[in-house]
Amino acid sequence: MTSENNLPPEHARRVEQPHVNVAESDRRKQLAKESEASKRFRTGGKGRRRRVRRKDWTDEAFRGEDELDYDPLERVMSRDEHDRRREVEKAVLQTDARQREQAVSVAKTATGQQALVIAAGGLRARALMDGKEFNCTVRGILTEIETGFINPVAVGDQVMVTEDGANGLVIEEVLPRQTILARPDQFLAPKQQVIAANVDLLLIVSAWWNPTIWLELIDRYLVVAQRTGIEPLICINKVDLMTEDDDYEATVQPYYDLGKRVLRTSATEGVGVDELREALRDRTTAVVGMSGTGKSSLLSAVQPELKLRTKAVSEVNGQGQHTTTQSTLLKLDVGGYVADTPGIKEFGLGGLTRIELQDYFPDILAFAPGCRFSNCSHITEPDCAVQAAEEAGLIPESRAHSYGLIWEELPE
Ligand SMILES: Nc1nc2c(ncn2[C@@H]2O[C@H](COP(=O)(O)OP(=O)(O)OP(=O)(O)O)[C@@H](O)[C@H]2O)c(=O)[nH]1
Ligand SMILES: [Mg+2]
Ligand SMILES: [Zn+2]
Repeated sequence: MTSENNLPPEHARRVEQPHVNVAESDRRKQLAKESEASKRFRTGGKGRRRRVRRKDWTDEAFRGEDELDYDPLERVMSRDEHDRRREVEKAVLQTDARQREQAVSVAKTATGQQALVIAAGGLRARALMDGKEFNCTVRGILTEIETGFINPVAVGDQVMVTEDGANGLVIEEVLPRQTILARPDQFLAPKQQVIAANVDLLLIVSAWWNPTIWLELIDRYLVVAQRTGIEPLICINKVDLMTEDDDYEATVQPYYDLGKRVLRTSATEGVGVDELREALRDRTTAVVGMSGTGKSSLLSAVQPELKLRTKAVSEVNGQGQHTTTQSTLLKLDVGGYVADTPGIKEFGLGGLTRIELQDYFPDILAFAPGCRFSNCSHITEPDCAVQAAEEAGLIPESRAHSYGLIWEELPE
């Protein structure tokens, strides 16, 4: 929280004040204008662009693949279709453990041995049993059980495996999942694809520069973390590229205020690597963040031989898959696992509605009781305590901005 004596964070001063009490159409125009204005380059200390926090500002070279990918059909769907999708999406993303269990568990008919899935693609998987890796197939019946997910088995799954003479090792059952990291399927939405199961740490990697830090993406992943019940850990990498006039502390202050952990790392210089290794110890971590931020480099710094293992394990993947989003679970020497999740760009916001969004922005929600309307969206309404707080510098502008951008994209 910014006190009167403190200047607002440096990054916050770079954007114009928000707009209060303007009609929605004006507000939209204003947002569009801001977005245009934000595309302008700003030259930094060493001739680089200024640090920016909008996806519009992100270096083009790193865009495309990792742009948050919202279903373009979403906007032209009928309300019924919207509702149907939302219901399905909600059902599979229930944070309530019991409902989740019902959604994913299958009848416990199998005996056999328990194993951990470390790679999965279609009906093939690689699993760890008693410290050894085995190739398995997935019992076909598992694909027929309606779970709302297209893949019956994902990395991180605890499964029961039996030995079947002709087929070798066969996964007969998926044990109830504690957490689910999923994304809408590109072709089969509203069905979702499980990216990883039973993850308990979400490592959100952002570069400080190159590509420039993108706070909106961090804020989106924080929403995902809260929705899935997975603890977030923010990692700002490439800090070796910081210039003297870059204000790191001010930029990450909103996350400290939210009680989030933030690591400051440089994979190339070895900064913060020991701390990161400790943070990963005995956890099952999914690493997320846009391409080029240094996720692989960080994992290699934590454990140099990981890269080789990644390659070896990934051979089991991608067979006859229509999607490239496959991940592998890598074992850490310090204990625990990391899920390398290449290509993840959109996940975790499925089924979220506009009015619910503020539940995932505690710094915004705190002011909501003061709003005139109980269903205030804090975007255009009059007498909005949130907008007033934002004007008064009591809500970090980057957070309010992210809220507005995500809100715009969510269904009503
Ligand atoms: N200066 C600097 N460069 C870094 C750092 N970490 C990674 N890089 C470089 O950034 C580039 C991308 O790093 P990767 O580790 O491949 O990034 P990634 O996040 O795994 O990217 P994807 O696999 O495409 O998602 C490489 O050229 C790295 O050498 C760092 O801390 N400082
Ligand atoms: Mg990588
Ligand atoms: Zn309000």
